[in-house]
Amino acid sequence: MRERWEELKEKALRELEEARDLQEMEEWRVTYLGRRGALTKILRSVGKLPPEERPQAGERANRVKRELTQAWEAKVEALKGRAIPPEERIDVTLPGRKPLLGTIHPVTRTLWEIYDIFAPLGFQVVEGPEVEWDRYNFELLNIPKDHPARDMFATLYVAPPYARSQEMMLRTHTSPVQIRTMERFCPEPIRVLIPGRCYRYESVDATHEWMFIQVEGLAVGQGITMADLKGVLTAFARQMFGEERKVRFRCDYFPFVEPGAEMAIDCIVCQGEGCRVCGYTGWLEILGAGMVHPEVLQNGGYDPGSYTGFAFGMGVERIAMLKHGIDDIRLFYSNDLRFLKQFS
Ligand code: FA5
Repeated sequence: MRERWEELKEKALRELEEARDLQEMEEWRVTYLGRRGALTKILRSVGKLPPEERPQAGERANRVKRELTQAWEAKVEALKGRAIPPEERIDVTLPGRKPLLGTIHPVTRTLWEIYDIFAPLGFQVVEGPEVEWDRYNFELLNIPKDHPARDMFATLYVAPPYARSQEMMLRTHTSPVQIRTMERFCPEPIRVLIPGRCYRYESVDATHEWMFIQVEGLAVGQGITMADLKGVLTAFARQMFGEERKVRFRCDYFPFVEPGAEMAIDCIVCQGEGCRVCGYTGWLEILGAGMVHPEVLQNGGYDPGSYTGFAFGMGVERIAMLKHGIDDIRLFYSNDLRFLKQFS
């Protein structure tokens, strides 16, 4: 008799464990604890036992019934707590929602391409601050306060209440980092690329933004000549825009280089024939460059008697526009996904 109780209890608990919802719990209750359930039947049979066995058997039967009832109640509570209202139920058969993946911005992509071209030539990337002192943005680059070259850079000044003078500004180009890099590396030779945001107080149009990205190049060492500048920049232009590209260097003026030059490539749209994109000249200007001015070398700590160097600066948006045939710079910063998705 005793074994029967234990067996029944074990079996009942095992099945209770397997019940997954309230419906199955009810079926279990009817099977074991119901009026015609297994337990009730055995309880009834206690009466048929010899009188001396009845008290003990009755007590055991009641204990098992209590235990099973408690186990059932506990599980019903647990299942109720987990019950999810129909409107919150998840339909696992529905197709999943695709996460919206971002892509690399075309300007960043172009910048990375530029790094990839210059890295094998030994150029490492360094950065500098976007909020800059007049000293670095202008003075140490050979542009003193009253110099007309300041007109080339429509400047956004940062004037905190305590600074009456216009000493601090949003940098107008990445060239100030030339000085910062020379101060840091002197007297070691330098080969660096300097990317970063620049700001100018300009009216925005298809080719001008008030915020844009430049990448500057600077090489300083002994025996560096204009031939190195031309060789490096020609290699860059051909890797970026195609091996068949022609390049043109013409004199240009920047106070921090001497001699100064602008570099152009033959128009990638009309192959130099003349079209709307190149203004019917056959050429597209892509950057400003030159040999680092002796004053500037000195300002950076290098002796211009034994060191020379070259520098260049280009607008990354303009390079990306030429490369991908984009006719309006504003597209880069208007957050239009239809435009940006084309570069994924
Ligand atoms: C400079 O800023 C010089 N610092 C470049 C330089 C460096 C010359 C080292 C010599 C040696 P410039 O003002 O021309 O030069 O600007 C360089 C490039 O930045 C331009 O060719 C153009 O591609 C880009 N740029 C200038 N202004 C804007 C603008 N408002 N919007 C978008 N791109 C611009």
